[in-house]
Amino acid sequence: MSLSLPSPPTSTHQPFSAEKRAEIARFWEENGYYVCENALSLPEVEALRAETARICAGEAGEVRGALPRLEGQSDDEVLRQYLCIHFPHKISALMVNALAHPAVVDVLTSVIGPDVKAMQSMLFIKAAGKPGQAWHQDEDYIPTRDRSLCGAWIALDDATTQNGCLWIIPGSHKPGILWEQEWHGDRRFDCAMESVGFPYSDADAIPVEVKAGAVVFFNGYTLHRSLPNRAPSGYRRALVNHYMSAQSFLPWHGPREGEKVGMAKLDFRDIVMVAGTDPFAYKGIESRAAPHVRSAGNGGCGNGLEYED
Ligand SMILES: O=C(O)CCC(=O)C(=O)O
Repeated sequence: MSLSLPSPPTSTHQPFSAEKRAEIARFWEENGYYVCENALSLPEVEALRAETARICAGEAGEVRGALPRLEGQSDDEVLRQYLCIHFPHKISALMVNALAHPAVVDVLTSVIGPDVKAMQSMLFIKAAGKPGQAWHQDEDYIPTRDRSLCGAWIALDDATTQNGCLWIIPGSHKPGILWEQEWHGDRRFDCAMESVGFPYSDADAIPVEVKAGAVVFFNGYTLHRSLPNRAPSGYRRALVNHYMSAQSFLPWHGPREGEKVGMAKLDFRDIVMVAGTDPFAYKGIESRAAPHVRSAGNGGCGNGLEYED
């Protein structure tokens, strides 16, 4: 990782008052999401956009599945190839910095508690024509033991219904059930499975249209999806970081080969603390995740999953 880059623009975030924090917590409890407008300034957004191009061009470090920049290839041509890069924070100091953005941390500590750790980042580029993600709950993919998972979706472009903004079903976190998942076979969506059998319909969903610099927070049990980017050109970039309470273990991956550990002790320790203290600091930090390209499904999904057309 190169650490010789210019330091990121300073955040202009003013810490929230106790009243504001209580209001955020109440809204979160009721709705399972929260939108923080103007969390990042334009210079901060622009720095993240520039870093997105650097990461996609392979200039920040190795990204599994990414193609090297061809001679004469523009940033736009590079960016248009990708739907999403997972774990950009593993190769970018700026992305690490964004994990602990003061406005993001202010909301996280209002809804999760004082001790918060990050374990995942995803950098959606979602150029025009790229698919969305079918209905899902993030705890299906990142299972916390205490149900404290929270996504922070940082808009790097204005997100609209046309370019594939998030859709959320407010209050859908409340049953605390992880619904069954099925393969959708639908070209509007990428290769991830679709949650089914829940007692809501598409009519219960709201589009979360936000300006660049806003952050959409959503609970790990909240049903959400996004539709394809149907704009004629451009991107719908978003940096999505995931967090949970540092007081809980994260049984995300099985034991390493040859490692003997009981189910109760499984704990993914490739984390970044963003607030408070880590009660399990004595276990140390490990490096397990590596940046890679997420499949947009154009060449098929593999694993026997086929689109219906
Ligand atoms: O940004 C998107 O289009 C989808 C993001 C999403 O569903 C997620 O981060 O869980």
